[in-house]
Amino acid sequence: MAPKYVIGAALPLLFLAATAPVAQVRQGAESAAGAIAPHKGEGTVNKVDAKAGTFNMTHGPIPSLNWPPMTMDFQVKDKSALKGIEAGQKVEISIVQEGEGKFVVTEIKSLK
Ligand SMILES: [Cu+2]
Repeated sequence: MAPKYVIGAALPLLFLAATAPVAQVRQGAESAAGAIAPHKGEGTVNKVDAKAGTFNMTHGPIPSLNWPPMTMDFQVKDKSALKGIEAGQKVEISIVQEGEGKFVVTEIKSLK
């Protein structure tokens, strides 16, 4: 009788152990140094609002976030990241997740 209960209790624990790393990957890839590496995306800037610290861009797929190509608005973490960035520019952006469904851009690199 007893062994049956032991097996039954162990199964949910194994399930938790197997799913935990998946949840962690969704937060961002962890680098060897232990810091959370930002997600990288490339695309074309459509519009910049330096005052609001936002910009709109059409980006390609971002596999690490499971995002398809799309046109969307982004908020920058620090407005200085928008310095020298203008509509029509091809850029590579670094994105970090700051909460449930909240993504901010920490760096915008011009691609030429
Ligand atoms: Cu997007």
